[in-house]
Amino acid sequence: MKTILTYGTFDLFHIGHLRLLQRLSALGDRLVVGVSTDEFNHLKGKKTVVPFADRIEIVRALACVDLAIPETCWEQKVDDIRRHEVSIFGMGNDWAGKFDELKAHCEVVYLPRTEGISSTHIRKTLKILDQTHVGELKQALDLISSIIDRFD
Ligand code: C2G
Repeated sequence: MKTILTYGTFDLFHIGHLRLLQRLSALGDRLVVGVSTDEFNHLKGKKTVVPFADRIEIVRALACVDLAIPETCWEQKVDDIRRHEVSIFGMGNDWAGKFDELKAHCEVVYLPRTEGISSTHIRKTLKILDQTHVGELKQALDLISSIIDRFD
């Protein structure tokens, strides 16, 4: 049994997350995914839109995921590798080299990220669309249509 282990926040779950989990799953027989809790993300200085309970439920529901566990701290990885008898630890290459110390316990791989999509980018786009901005847009549109009216 070849077990693969990875971790992530998986906020605003998107195709980049899915492709990474599918590619990691294809490296072995069983995929274990650590999903960062809201408290741990706070420690990481990361704000999420989707709460932990929903993010882990989404990850758990994926066909390529065999087990999803909470990620509560940076230090739990070695314990998780031992507990789940992990053969391969994998992350996207935005983490390249960051977990090499785990090579003492299992194989470590960094896979290419999916370009052009990120939760940060989605959050920025949503921010543009939030209510205050919609209000400004409405005002601008009213102004434009009043100008157009003058030409009628
Ligand atoms: N990812 C990807 N392609 C993207 C975006 C993300 O392949 N376009 C990968 C990342 O490289 C990562 C995984 O998806 O391996 C999850 O990404 P995040 O949710 O951003 O995870 P992060 O907050 O970086 O948490 O202990 C490690 C941390 O928990 C990692």
